Amino acid sequence: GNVTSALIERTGFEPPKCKVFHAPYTTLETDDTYTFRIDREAKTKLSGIIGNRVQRVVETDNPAHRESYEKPRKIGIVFSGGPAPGGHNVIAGLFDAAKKANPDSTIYGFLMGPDGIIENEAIELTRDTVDRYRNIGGFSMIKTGRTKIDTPQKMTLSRQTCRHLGLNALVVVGGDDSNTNAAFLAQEMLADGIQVIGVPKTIDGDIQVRDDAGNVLCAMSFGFHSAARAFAGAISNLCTDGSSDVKYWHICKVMGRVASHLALEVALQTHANMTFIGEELADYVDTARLERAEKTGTIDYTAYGMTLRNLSRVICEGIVRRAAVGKNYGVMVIPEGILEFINEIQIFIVKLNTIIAEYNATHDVSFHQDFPLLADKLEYLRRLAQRSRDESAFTVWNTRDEDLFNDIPDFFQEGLLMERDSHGNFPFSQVETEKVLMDLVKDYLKILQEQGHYRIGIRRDYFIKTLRAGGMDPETYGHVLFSNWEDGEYLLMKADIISLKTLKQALLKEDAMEEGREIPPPIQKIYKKSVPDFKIQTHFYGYDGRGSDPTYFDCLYTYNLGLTVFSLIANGATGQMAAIKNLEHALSDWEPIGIPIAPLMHLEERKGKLALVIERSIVDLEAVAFQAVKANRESWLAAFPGEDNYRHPGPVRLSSEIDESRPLTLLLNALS
Ligand code: FBP
Repeated sequence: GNVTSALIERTGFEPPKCKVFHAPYTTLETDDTYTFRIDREAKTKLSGIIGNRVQRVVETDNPAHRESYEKPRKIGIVFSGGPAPGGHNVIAGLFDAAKKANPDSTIYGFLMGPDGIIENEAIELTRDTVDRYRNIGGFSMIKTGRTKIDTPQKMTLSRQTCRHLGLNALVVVGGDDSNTNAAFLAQEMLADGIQVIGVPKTIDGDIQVRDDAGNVLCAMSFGFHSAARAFAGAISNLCTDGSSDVKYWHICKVMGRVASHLALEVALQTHANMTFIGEELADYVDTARLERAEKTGTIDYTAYGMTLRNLSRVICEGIVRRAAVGKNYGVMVIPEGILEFINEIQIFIVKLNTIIAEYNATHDVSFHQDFPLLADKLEYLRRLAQRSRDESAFTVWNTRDEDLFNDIPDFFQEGLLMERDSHGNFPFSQVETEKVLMDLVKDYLKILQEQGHYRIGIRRDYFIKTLRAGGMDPETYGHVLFSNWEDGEYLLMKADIISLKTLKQALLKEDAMEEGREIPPPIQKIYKKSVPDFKIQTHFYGYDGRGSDPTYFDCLYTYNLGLTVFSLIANGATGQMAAIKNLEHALSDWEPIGIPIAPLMHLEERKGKLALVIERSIVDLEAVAFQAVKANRESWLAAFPGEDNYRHPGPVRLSSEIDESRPLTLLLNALS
């Protein structure tokens, strides 16, 4: 059968609850310590919920609350966007709390994401169904989808569905976009008395909420820890494999559409040799360029932000340095959204977003339907550039863009022109980011190899063995080789790894070599071994992590989020997002709260247009987690003879203590 012991252990696990949920019922207390800067647009568009404040879920024994708390309810729940481990526990928590308050309450699950609301596709969730998915990853119970309820028509249909089912409340489990949706739905359904509650979900970890004073309200979305641990587990195994057969560089692209939180957590979990953080690249300033510009009294904007070419050189430097100590292998982590932070590429993305959005707004047929082939799309762009030249008008796409774009390989052009999702997001997962980068790396490595900079250092024991096997006395030979070298005498005997660059220079100094005398066969052999063969294996860690089973932390977090959702509903809240404060501390310190969604909204460019959305949080370069990665970079690169510094996070277990099993970024950033 398909029942495994892991499944039995998981479905039978009862996540411990926050203290407040042991009380028979709860109430809400407004917490005015938190302040938000309200966006003017949000004030107009979300007038009914803009005045919401942070609510703390607290115990009460006031019987006055009991009646409303325990009334029978109909609650609909929907998953929106990419799956994230723990979603099933949000449902389980909500289900348990609702049934405990009143066994006659009904929970409906909308199928296939927001489409289920629009099209009225829902199932009543039974205890049996809920029980089968407790502590199990993915969103398979009711599936998910990426549709956005973004037109008056879709809004009307959604409202009709909720009214038709007689819902008291709708719960939207989703990311920044979906919580944005939740706020609009809350506003729309105020008149119907239907409450809408959001739940912060996304493996990307980019929903983090602070108030204006920087107080943390939601430190992390659920699913982040599980996905990061799944990726880290697999990548740590690659570290072991790589340092065993010592012949590959493993290039690991790690999900995270925009922010590099997942890559950062993977770096802390595995100590992979090189990890790139998109946010840091955007922050990069080419000081040499700036100084040059300053001297000539000019301004050089290109000095700001890392270019793709620069980045490939930084990667090459790491590869070359490891090779010099005999390590022509390693593990590299690249965040999926890295291109978003490369200035030159970001400009293309924004320009193309605008072009596509403008086209769609002014034509009956969409850009991608009208131009299905890359050649057609390129031709359209060419015409735009042509127009900018002929009419010397200011246009989004000009001849300079055209030239730069033509320099990009076809597959990458195609990637940049790919269809955006319903939220206007660029489909980073579909673009072979790592290929773009590694092609540049390979080209540059070839040059470095020709120049003699990319050579594999040879271990001393191998060197000595080879000389001996060829009948040469290593000590004498070593002495001869290095006798001209200032402190190089006997260096050969002392060093663990001999840089072939050094060796070659030494050999060339030997008159015998320069006169064209034949290089002794043992040395030839050593030379041959020093010529690097740069071999890579590329991996993508993304969808697998979204489907992984939740960690102990995420099991507890999500189950308690489900309980929080019910408390918010039972106490009449709407337009709030369920959250838990103090996640970095022990469960006994966790504080369930409701965060008002509308005050979090601001205007942002999406799909080439300005839209009211919740801000995505990106990696804070000042915070401790990033600083820790930065401080350890050199030691994790391990460009020295001897062992690498890999860390093995081990398998995800349900039984682990919470203190050991929390995201390292969460723990470290709490120290910031
Ligand atoms: P959400 O923001 O919806 O949680 O999804 C995040 C994510 O997993 C990203 O990391 C990734 O870029 C994207 O989904 C992939 O989307 P799709 O499922 O459409 O391929």
